[in-house]
Amino acid sequence: MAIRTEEQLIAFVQETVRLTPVTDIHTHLFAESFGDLLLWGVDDLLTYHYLIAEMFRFRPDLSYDDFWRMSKTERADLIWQTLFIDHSPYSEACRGVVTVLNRLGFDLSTRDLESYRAYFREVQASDYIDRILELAGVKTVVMTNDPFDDYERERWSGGGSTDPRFLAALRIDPLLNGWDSAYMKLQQQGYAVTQDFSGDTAAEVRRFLHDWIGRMNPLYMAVSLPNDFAYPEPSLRGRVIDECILPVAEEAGIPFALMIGVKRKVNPSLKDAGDSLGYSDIGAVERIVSGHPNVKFLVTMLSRENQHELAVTARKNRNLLIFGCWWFLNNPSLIEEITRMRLELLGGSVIPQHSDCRVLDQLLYKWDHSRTIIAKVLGDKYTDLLRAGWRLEEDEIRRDVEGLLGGAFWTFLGKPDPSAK
Ligand code: REL
Ligand code: ZN
Repeated sequence: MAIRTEEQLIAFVQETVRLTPVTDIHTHLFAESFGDLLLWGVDDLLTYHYLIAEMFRFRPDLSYDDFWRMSKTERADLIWQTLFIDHSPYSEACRGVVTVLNRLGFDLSTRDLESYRAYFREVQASDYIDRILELAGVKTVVMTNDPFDDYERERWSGGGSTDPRFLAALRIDPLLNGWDSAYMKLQQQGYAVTQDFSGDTAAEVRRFLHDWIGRMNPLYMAVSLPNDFAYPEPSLRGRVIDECILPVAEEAGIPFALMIGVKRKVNPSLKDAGDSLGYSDIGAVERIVSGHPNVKFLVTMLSRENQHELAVTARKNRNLLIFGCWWFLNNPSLIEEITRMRLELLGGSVIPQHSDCRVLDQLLYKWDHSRTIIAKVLGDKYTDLLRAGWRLEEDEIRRDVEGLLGGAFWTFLGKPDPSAK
């Protein structure tokens, strides 16, 4: 059916973005079979590392050690009191908790954390997973799977994920960012590697990657990289990329995902909350992507200042798909600015957002908040088209939105969306 008026257009875009199920291409969530690796519930929500960093800003009197000695419940109590009772929770991470509690139907007027906890004591993980995915409109979740983590490796020996809604991504940070300890872990797993990367090391790393690709069936291999990431580089990281990851990505036909711009542990006392960001050299992305046209690259960058040049780089290289407003960019003002710029430069050949959820419940707020902005930006773009005389059909808008919320990802992978009817 044709769209006739701007009012009809805006209402249709909002409704379509709200109802179109999402493929969430990067999260830290796990299927139920991974047991307690999956975080969920109000105490995990409140102890999300984004909120820990925010709480400490209001509590100069509290020592880091005292905080880390507390139980999870005590930490959650403290964060609730500091960020939700003593102050208004309008930062994006705090507002997220409010959105979640509201969407779960809790009475926010009581501000009674104990009564919210009572619900979570009763509910079963499998029912809760169903409820959250349904409420969030998320059909597929891509996990972050670490073969260097002993605990997670055991879960893979037990079969990994049997839930088709949770798909794997092979995360290989230690190979690229910590070879001096990674090589020992590889040795423990039976690979004949050496610390100085001599002999069969490169072949053995490739064998390791192929083995894990066979075990996990990952959609891509992923790494986070520091802001001073350089390519090419006469370093161990450079060799691992050139001699191991790129050839395996090409042979296995899966993308290499680079998440660039992290400064890890600028404040180690904050643990996961102690990472920061820095501006990166887009030249490194240009060179790796254009030098390997037969490898697919998924790239996101953490610094706001890299976003425009990253989008332009994608225009030049069809083997590059840019994704998400990552971490410190996942704030409404920045999501709007970045999404608008990307759609203007790349049309629908982009993944505007991923959730990066660490706690299942966060799917509710990350996608609610992002959907509102994506709909707003798209509404503006279609309005401009309508005013320019372009006739729009509802089916075309549906097609476009499906692309942005997951279709473009599956097309890029060259795989059918497993949840498509
Ligand atoms: O995947 C990553 O490296 C990052 O997204 C995480 O390390 C980070 O802590 C995450 O919670 C950000 O959203
Ligand atoms: Zn992440």
